[in-house]
Amino acid sequence: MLRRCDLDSQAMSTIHLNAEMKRALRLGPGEGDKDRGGGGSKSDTGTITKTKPKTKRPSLYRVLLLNDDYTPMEFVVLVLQDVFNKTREDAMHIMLHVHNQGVGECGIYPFEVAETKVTRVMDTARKNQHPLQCVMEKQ
Ligand code: TYC
Repeated sequence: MLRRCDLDSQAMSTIHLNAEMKRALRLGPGEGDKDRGGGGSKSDTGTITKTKPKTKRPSLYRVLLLNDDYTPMEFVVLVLQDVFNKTREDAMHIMLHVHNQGVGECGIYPFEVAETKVTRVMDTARKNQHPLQCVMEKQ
């Protein structure tokens, strides 16, 4: 069903309206007529531009932490708080999940956000000489 609120926007396509369609849209006789000075025509048909949002949702990526035997638990918790904006409580929960299960999710993000977070984790782990590994996978 075509509603008035469907008619705003940017990407344009053209549809032709007859009197019945205009009534359904609550348009006046001239409204929706392109280049006709608003006067309407005998057959009361016209043209209206309808806009369809041409947006695509970005693909999402899961960012995962991997367990190892050497990275201190406190370091992992601080990384989760700092890079993934987790509360201390959530960070502890995720760290313990990774410690026990071998892998755990830190968050789900568009590609470039996920990539930046992986890089931040890997850089801070390397600088502190911990073997902590962080990866991303398409959801
Ligand atoms: N297994 C580590 C230890 O016992 C802790 C740890 C947790 C390391 C999560 C990495 O992603 C990780 N010190």
